[in-house]
Amino acid sequence: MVNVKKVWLVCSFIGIVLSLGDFAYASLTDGLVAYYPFNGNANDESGNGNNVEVNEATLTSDRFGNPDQAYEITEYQYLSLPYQIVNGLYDFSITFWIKLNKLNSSLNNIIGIANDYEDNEFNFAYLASNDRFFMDWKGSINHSFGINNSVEDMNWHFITFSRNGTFCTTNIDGKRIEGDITISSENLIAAEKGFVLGQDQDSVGGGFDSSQNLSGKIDDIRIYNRVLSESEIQELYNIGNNLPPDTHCYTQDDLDAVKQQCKNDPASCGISIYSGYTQADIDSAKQQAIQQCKSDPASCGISVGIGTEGPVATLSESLFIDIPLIKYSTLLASFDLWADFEYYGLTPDGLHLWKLTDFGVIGE
Ligand SMILES: [Ca+2]
Ligand SMILES: [Ca+2]
Ligand SMILES: [Ca+2]
Repeated sequence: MVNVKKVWLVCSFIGIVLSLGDFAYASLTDGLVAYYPFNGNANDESGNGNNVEVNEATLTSDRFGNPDQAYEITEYQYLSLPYQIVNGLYDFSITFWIKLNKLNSSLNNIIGIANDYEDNEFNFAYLASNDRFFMDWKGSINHSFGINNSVEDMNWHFITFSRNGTFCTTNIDGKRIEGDITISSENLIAAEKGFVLGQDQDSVGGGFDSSQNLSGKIDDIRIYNRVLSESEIQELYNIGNNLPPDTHCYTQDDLDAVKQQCKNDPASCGISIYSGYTQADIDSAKQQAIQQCKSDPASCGISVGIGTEGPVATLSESLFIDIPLIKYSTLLASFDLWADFEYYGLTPDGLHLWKLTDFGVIGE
């Protein structure tokens, strides 16, 4: 049987997620070995005293337009970080915001770590010719992450690189890039002066090539001596966008939990049941409703906004998912939907964009 429901899903959902959020927020300082917000200087604000040595790079405006709140790197400029931060690390995560100014013919190297016997101990770069992020590990250069050219729009993007044992992953704007890389089970080795941002080293602390440098802006760098979870990455992305602390409630895991809860116990989602139609009527209408909504999301009240692939639902900032009911004139019946969303960030006018990736009827 069917029901009348609209926003109950959201009401249950908020309670669940706020508690998750508090937990996740507290852990973001765990394992944080260096943090560079670049508030007019290159100091480490993690409390570990790992200040950056600036080599010709200049303070510049950040992604909000605030002056002297990020660093710009061009030609042979670079940032030199204390090598002890990464020397001997096994698992680690590095997050930062970046804005490319130009696509170099060779590559845009972002992170470079070298030691006395290997100048490409670890590199992390963007390779415009292949539309890929790219990494070197222990001198092996045949690693590249799945195709992703989002950084070529020359806007700010939030990038995360994580080494988790023998697996390496990259996220952009909180979303995982396809194509994990498998590496050897060895610790990272950095020599003194061998940890730089903005250049590829061909000798420790030098051997730079102006077709392999960063050519862009970098900000809010965080280095962890552990692997960040997907939800922590999403949370750092939200914080970096000045989103409300609880905005991260719309992670996929959270939505899955609510969806499951509604399926297990529809009453907990406020679903009420009434009679009046045969089961055959209901089944038929459900199928029509699903088909109609999938082929034409606007017909079931989902507003479509800017999107790179598929429909995008525009939701308010008040943590409110409003999927209007599907209505059938022949039956005058309505159905409850669950929905999966993927977060796409802010529009220029401040709307949060979510892509509707899947949906179904609650209880099925
Ligand atoms: Ca900053
Ligand atoms: Ca080189
Ligand atoms: Ca090199």
